[in-house]
Amino acid sequence: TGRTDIDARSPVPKYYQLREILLDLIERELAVDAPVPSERELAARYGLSRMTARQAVEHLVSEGRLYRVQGKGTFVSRPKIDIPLRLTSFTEDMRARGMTPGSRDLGRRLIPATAAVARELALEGGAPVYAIERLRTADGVPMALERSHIPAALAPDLMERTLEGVSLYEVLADVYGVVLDRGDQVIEAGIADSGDAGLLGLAPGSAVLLLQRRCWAGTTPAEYAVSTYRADRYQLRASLAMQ
Ligand code: 16G
Repeated sequence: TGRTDIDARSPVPKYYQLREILLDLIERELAVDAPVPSERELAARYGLSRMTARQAVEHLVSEGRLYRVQGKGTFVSRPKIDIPLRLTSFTEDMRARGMTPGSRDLGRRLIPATAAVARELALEGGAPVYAIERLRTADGVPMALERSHIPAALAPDLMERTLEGVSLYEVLADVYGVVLDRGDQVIEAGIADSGDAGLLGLAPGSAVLLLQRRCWAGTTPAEYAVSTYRADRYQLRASLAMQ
């Protein structure tokens, strides 16, 4: 059973105790999008000042557990999608969570590799690469923007194939025999510009996760991708072991 009252003698700050009570309520009783009691109600119910109640609610809002709607109140957020950091495709990640993956083709071009892309893919500068831009959806909801670069030599007629609603990794493996088996990934915090925010259904300036991934098929560099994931919908999980 969860905590139901504030312990005035506890060394744990009162706002933090209230935060835990609210978390418990969110997990056990409140549905997604359900309203939480107002700060005034919380203060009265738990014998706290409005300031303390606000501090607890602020914390949960900044952690993404609650969201505010101007003039309406504070509500329970949808839990984030928890992605283990492995060399999986978006399609596999979503299916593993019981969601239907989708993909909208935002543009595909055959271009000479820029210096930066050539470096990431260990190509000669100017070597032909496909630049593929896709909006990824889960159950129809925009989740991520993926901008992949693939050496053209690996997948000769990729430009003629549709990637609408298709797994790029499946196409690489099934059509071209390019099976990715190794990669590295850099994760950074970012802010969505107005273009990306519009595509992702976010307010401009919203927080995003920027993931840069390089993958190899054996010893051949096969993909360099920069993905922009909605930070309000995603969390990334790594398992750790002593080295
Ligand atoms: C992942 C990869 C992306 C890759 C895509 C293939 C990250 C950050 N990105 O989302 O680089 O292109 O999977 O997914 O993990 P697909 O096979 O479903 O098209």
